[in-house]
Amino acid sequence: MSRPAYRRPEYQKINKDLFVLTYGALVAQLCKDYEKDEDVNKYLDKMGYGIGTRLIEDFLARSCVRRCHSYSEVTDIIAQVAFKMYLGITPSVTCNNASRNEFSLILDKNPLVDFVEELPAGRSSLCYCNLLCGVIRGALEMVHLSADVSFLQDRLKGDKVTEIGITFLKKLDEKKYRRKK
Ligand code: MYR
Repeated sequence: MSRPAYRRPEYQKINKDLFVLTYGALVAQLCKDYEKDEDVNKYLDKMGYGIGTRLIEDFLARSCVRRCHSYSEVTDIIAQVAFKMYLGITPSVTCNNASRNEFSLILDKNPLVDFVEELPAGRSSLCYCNLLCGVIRGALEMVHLSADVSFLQDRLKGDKVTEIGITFLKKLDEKKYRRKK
């Protein structure tokens, strides 16, 4: 009897819709658990941070990206490699200041809100996808880059685009920089 072809990559894929619906259920549950939007936002960020601190190993191993030498390079890697790898989208990047430590990721599409038309009633300050900010913050911290990450605009709030702001807080410090190549 012939054995079925070995299709390991297929097994490794998680169904996108299931993931997106599970995320929606998580946010819905948090909205039940916490009265204030700020508390839900904080929880999502914290949870994302934990994910980011773990995800970075997988990301560095699978992407084989080299060490970056500027914040601009790091942001491009996040947009073009990490978002593509984990969410299947490539946000555009803008630099927002002359010191070149403030950037925005502009998301034309956001798979995490595929089934969401609007924010739940009475939840106008909810940052529905705040988990993503925590993931980015956590991942960056693991390569010794401290950053503030937050939603600056959100289509779910009626904005024209969805925009994640990344502000790098410290200068890249070669001595402390963990990665050798
Ligand atoms: C370096 O060590 O210089 C490279 C730094 C690369 C940082 C990559 C951060 C990945 C963030 C993952 C975000 C995933 C969001 C879906």
